[in-house]
Amino acid sequence: MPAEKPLPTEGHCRSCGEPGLQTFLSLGSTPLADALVRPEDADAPEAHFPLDVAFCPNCALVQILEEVPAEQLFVDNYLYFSSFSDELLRHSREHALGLVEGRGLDSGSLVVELASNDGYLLKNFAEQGIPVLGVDPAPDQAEAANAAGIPTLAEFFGPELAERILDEHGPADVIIANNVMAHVPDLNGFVAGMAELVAEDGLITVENPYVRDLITHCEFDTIYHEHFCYYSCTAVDALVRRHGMFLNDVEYFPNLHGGTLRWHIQPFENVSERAASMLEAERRDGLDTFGYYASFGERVEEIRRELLKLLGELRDSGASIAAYGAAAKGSTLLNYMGIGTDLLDYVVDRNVHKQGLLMPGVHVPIKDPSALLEEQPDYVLLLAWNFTEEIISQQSEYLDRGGRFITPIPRPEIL
Ligand code: DWN
Repeated sequence: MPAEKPLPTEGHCRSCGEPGLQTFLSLGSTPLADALVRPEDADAPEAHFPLDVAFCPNCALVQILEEVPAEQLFVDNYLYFSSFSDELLRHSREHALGLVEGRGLDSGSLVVELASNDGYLLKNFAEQGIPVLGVDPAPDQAEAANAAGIPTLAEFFGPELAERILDEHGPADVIIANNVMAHVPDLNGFVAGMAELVAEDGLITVENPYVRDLITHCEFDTIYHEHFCYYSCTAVDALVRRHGMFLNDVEYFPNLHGGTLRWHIQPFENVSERAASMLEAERRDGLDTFGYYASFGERVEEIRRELLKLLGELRDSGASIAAYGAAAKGSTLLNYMGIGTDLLDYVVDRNVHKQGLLMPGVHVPIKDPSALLEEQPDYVLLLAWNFTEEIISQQSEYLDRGGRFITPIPRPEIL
């Protein structure tokens, strides 16, 4: 339901703690986006939670109001493995090699990664003899990392664990936190832990999708219960200054996860021109005001109408439709739009841990991507639209045979 004007909301801001959050979007009550369902459990009840998004007028942080226990989100059968995307692996390797050179890292350094998953990024440091330590509460991912020789603690990060790491390993020259600072219920505890662990001359790099791209490209499906927060530079700047740190630089990756920022945070102030101009641009464009977000809900509704119309017409014409990417964002999109096996025959995904399971809520079955050539559906809906290029480059044979891809955002379109 779109919000024409701020809807006063219960609850306090996850960052500054102030009341007065202003809701601007409700995606209804949805299942957990990564809680894929075993076929034998298809008739069992699935936990659903409200998915409402609000803006904090005090520190500009965009956030969801519901708080699902982190153990339920990231420990109980969490299936996301970072190594199933070549693009992400390339991006991560470039980041690591850049840090090794730029920071002069060597065997006397320490690199700590928070949400290190299966060791996909830290391995780039370890192969150069640079001491690393991973932290990730997801047991299977932590086990995979340890098995690959990347020492990893299967724990949630916060001040207590920071203290233990500091005692056992000393301060971190580099802390990397990619796609995790949006995922932590205790945001201030997480940042306080990083402030405690980072060396006095150290660097913290935090990567998360950029809320400006979420709004500009209508990436509403990137909203799900794992993502507690959606960041602007303004909100990150306020957050880290509260912990005695400074947003000293910002890098922008327009094609990663629909638009990602890499914030460079340090325990001393040395703000780059690039960071200052990003902050100024946000003030100029109003990202620190409710008005910037107020009409977002109406645009989401429009996409819903257009996509259901397009898929319905294709289905009514006798076309077969599948989907690509059993992604968390795909779960939000399918459940918010009510798209199930009435419109989609199946979803394909390279992640072997997801194959054979059902999408949360709508229970569309998940298969290996080879099904696209075996069954040659007329259309494939790109649920993992953030990897469109990588996916299309793999599926040239499907396209050569006349198959067509559909992207759902920023507007539903047959490619
Ligand atoms: O923050 C998060 C983002 C960064 O990644 C996590 N909370 C969870 C996850 O969200 P997601 O599941 O929407 O992310 P992806 O990486 O966009 O999901 C892509 C899906 O597509 C994965 O299941 C892997 C799969 N895939 C594939 O089957 N073939 C991906 C590529 C690139 C491919 O070629």
